[in-house]
Amino acid sequence: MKKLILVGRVAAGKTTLTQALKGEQLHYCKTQYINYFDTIIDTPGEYTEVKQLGAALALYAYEADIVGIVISANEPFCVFPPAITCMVNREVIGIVTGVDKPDGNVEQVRRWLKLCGCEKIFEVSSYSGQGLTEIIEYLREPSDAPDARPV
Ligand SMILES: Nc1nc2c(ncn2[C@@H]2O[C@H](COP(=O)(O)OP(=O)(O)OP(=O)(O)O)[C@@H](O)[C@H]2O)c(=O)[nH]1
Ligand SMILES: [Mg+2]
Repeated sequence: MKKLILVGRVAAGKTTLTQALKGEQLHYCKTQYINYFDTIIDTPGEYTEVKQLGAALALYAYEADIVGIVISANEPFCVFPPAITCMVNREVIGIVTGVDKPDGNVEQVRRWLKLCGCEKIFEVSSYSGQGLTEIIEYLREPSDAPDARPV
């Protein structure tokens, strides 16, 4: 499968999404470091939020085929500047997480992701499973089994 790196604020839902895409049972686990061996590279939110760590994300993006900017549906503001996608030479997709949240504003987050430069945007809920199939199919390569999923 294509390798996806997830970037986004603390509590954006990156780890929960990783677990859901892998078909694992959901459990809270604070991300402490970058493990770049798996199909999905999950990053700590601090790398997105702290300027001095941000450059590492651009470097780790080279380990992946696709970069996923993750923003939860109820985030109050966007930490990513406009046109940030040109900072990496990889395809960048947008992922709106937590679309099940009652206080979410999916349309607002879609606008932020478009401003970032994302052309393809997925809407998911790791809790309900909404939108997971679309991402898995997007990552699947022609040589993969039809039911292959990230490991
Ligand atoms: N309602 C709802 N809550 C979610 C969803 N995804 C994640 N959460 C909750 O949001 C919180 C943070 O999720 P994480 O996946 O740990 O967030 P993260 O982006 O990995 O955070 P860091 O590891 O700190 O960078 C947890 O309490 C999750 O249960 C979702 O789809 N719906
Ligand atoms: Mg995490």
